Amino acid sequence: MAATSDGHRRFYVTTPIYYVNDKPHIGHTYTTTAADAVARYHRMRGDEVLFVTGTDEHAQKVVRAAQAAGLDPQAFADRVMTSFLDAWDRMHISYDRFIRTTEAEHKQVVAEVFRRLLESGDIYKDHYAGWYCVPCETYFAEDALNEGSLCPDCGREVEQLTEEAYFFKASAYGNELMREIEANPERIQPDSRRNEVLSFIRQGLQDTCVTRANQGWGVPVPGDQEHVIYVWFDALINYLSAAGWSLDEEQFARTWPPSLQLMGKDILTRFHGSLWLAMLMALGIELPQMLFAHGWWVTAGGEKISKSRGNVIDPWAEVELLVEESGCTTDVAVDAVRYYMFREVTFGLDGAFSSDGLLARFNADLANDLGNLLNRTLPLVERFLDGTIDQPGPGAGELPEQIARAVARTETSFQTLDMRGMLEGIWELLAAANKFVDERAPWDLFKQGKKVELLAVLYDVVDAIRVTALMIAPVMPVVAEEIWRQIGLEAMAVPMSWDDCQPGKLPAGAQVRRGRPIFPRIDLERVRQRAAAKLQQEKTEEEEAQKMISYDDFMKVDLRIAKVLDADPVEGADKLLKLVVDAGEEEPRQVVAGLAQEFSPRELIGETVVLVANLEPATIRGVQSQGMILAAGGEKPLALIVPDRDVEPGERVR
Ligand code: ME8
Repeated sequence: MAATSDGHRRFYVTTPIYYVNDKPHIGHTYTTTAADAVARYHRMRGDEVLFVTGTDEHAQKVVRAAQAAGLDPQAFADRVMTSFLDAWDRMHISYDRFIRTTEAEHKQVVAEVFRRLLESGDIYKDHYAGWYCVPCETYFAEDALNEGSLCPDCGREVEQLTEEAYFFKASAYGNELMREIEANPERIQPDSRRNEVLSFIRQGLQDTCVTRANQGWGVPVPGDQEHVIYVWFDALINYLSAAGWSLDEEQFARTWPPSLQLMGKDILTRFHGSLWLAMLMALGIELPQMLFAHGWWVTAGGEKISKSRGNVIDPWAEVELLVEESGCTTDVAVDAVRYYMFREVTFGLDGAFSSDGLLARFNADLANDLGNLLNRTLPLVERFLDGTIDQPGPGAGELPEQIARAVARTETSFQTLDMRGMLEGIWELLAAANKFVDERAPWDLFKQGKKVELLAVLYDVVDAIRVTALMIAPVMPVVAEEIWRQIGLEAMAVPMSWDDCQPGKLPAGAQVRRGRPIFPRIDLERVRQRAAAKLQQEKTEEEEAQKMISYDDFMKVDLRIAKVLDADPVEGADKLLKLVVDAGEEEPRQVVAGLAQEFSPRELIGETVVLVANLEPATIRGVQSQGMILAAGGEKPLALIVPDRDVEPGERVR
């Protein structure tokens, strides 16, 4: 953390900036929520925080998606970025700066970086011939490709490109970078990821192509409008722009270097851990204090969750599920999803996201451990002490020690980003507090007239609840505030400050106010029954669909060979293509097919396919469709059905 001459501690935390190609999924939400929790923690400690997130808008895939949506790229980016703003707002993300790479100031900074590196000889002009994966926006060496010229990251076909281009001399910085990382292990965390970065650099950093032919989208190379700056080079510079580099030197000096840069493991080795750090070295700028790469959310089958694989988990759907099943408020459900992400999996490792797991944790950890402590303690204070702990008790047992332990663990966990360990520590305190209530039985103390002891016991429990609220606030800000309200500290205008994370600081006179339960229990049995019923219904529908038909019925289907003459996206529908096909008739016909996400129009033109020729015509998204193209695959088309040798259009298929 940058300590400055005025004695303030500053904390600059970043997330990657996300591609504006869709709304955020669970992976984006994970990185952003982690950054949010860290930012909130530092704000509570009184540090001056700059938390930056944003959108990466100059990707070629933005141009393609915009075309498919019938918009120009900027209008498309404007539209999609609002879905990020909206999602972050709903997920309680407290960013200080939302940066877009299409902002004029950022573009100015990118051009300035380029200009300086050109001047210093760190960028030079040459030719590039290579394999490029459009969805990943990345070039790959031939030997890195999967069999069949497929992208090693996403498995799609890559394209060969040869062009005049500018290169960044990353090769000049490999050795220095390696020494720097080895000397400062905290610069790249966790350790296993740092080792991956080091072995990548050890193989020799290659000079990186940092421009593309200018097709009207991107930051133009200063003085050479033929080229635009490569989207990754452009995007990484956002961290400098947000800190004011070359724009506001005073702000930059106060802010730089980043205390923590968070990201998923897929964008550490090639981009942040090598390219980004080498760029900074070339510019003579201090390196970030810590890059931390977290793991992936994977499906139960171990596959990474991502838009290009079509298996995304929408965090908002999970929030809605919780609201529906438990009846908690939407804000509480958001906090519960935040909690689940950090409690379920060690930050840094991969983990499987499951809605069942989320519901189970909601009941066990939130409704039972935390909710229960609150719901049983506050009525005791109301009944036995008229709702007020009017003077601090002396500390009646082991709880103060437990509190101090949980606080210490939380503080170290925020330094090492052991989010799971932190929550485990807090939950140990909750377990101890629940046990303490059982063992010290305030109801018996009341009956026995042991007033001093009763006050001391309840003081310690409410004090444990108070510190718990403070410690969970970075992860569950709304829940923390609600607990604060229920234990009467909001009404006393006591600020939620980390300095008060010590036992014995519950102020005298707090008036507890029991509210409705924050975490109403979920009837998991009912959830299971409904899931089973749904499964059964799907099975019945499938069986229904698979019922035998007669030979005559089948012969009613007129299947014909057809040749695709033309293909275009259907405006406003990202799954549909409008095909013009020759089915051996007088006139070609037009067919709407749901193939857009798996096939580009170019791939389809000239293809020989099978057409259901006697399907009733229909209008789909305002476009006339006369027939259907056959493809293998259930929910999404996996392969077209094509004849294995030349057949004339119009030939019958049976
Ligand atoms: O990479 N589990 O943007 P992006 C966990 N624009 N994290 C995941 C994930 C998953 N299944 N899927 C994605 C970009 N992520 C660039 C960044 S920064 C200068 C430019 C995380 O929209 C991923 O690891 O593809 C990364 O942190 C972020 O989402 C990538 O989002």
